[in-house]
Amino acid sequence: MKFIDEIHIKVSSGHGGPGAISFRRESGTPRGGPDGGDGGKGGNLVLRTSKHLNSLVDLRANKHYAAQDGYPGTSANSSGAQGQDLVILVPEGTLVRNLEGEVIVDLTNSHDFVLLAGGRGGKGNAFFKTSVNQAPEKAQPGEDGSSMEIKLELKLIADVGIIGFPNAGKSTLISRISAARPKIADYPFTTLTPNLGVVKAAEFKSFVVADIPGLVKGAHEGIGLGIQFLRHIERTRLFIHLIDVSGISGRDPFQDYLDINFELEKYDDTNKEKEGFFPLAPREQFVVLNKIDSVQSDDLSRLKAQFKKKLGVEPYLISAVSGKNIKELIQAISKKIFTEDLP
Ligand SMILES: Nc1nc2c(ncn2[C@@H]2O[C@H](COP(=O)(O)OP(=O)(O)OP(=O)(O)O)[C@@H](O)[C@H]2O)c(=O)[nH]1
Ligand SMILES: [Mg+2]
Repeated sequence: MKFIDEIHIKVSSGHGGPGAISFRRESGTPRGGPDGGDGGKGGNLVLRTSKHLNSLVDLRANKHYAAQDGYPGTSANSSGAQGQDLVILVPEGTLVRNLEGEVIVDLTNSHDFVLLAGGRGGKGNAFFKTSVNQAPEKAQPGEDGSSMEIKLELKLIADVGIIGFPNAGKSTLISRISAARPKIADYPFTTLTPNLGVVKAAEFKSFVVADIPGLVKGAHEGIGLGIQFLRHIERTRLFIHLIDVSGISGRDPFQDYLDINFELEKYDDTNKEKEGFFPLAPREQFVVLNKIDSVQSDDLSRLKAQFKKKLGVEPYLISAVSGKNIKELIQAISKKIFTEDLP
């Protein structure tokens, strides 16, 4: 199914139903009093998060979503029925903005959010009866509902984001540590949309990892798939920065590391003015050299030393394919997530 993480729609709440103008007509009561009932309230426009959705694709079906209008009041003091609420289901992590880009609500936890309340029903003429006006001929119209245009923007919710060049082995890693089964192949841009996987580090200790499409040098200028998918790791606590050291790419692994970080900075520059933005470049990274099964031990020692010298800490060395050192990596991440205070 197509993955959609941005959509622009119009939403409306229902108008209130009008009050009725009516007079009692019963045999034996020639001039009955006013008995026009009130109109019903218009339906609310409600946004509700659902754990079962991970894309905004379903909302492409319509451009305009409107709750039902309230029903008119009727005679015999009967109030009109309320209009039905319209409940729009969205994935957790959906940010709602107005057209000026201001955040109206960030739907990160499951709850209902009444975005637009329905209009009140109008009073029927029975309401306007007074000692001096026993037969009022007036009733109120219902109050109008309201409308607005909104932009929905999905930012997936995960604890850890995997970043790296295409082919670095991001999808291989997530498939090894979780039940996620994204496509894996030896060509770049195999992954076209984000994948989430739940990693069980210990009993009652799980965290969510996001595998996103690969980044390349110049991604911020639209090269490759661009930097648009970085929004899905904005809410993460830390990154696994995965680097291919097999040499197959022909690039220098340390330069890859610098290039990806440069793209993160560019992404931050582009988005820093946006309300609700969390910059990526300052986030903690676990620097992980992958495909160590395909490197000579001397070369690996040299790479390890190079990273250590420049970063001040040792990189993790793994093979996503053979599973080497993966358990240790998961334990280190889990320790970070579960024992250290959130920033
Ligand atoms: N030798 C070796 N190959 C690996 C390892 N991890 C991944 N690969 C291979 O590298 C290729 C790319 O792996 P993917 O997991 O698809 O890479 P990716 O980072 O998700 O790539 P994109 O989705 O294109 O960004 C595949 O052929 C994998 O089998 C590893 O530890 N050792
Ligand atoms: Mg992939």
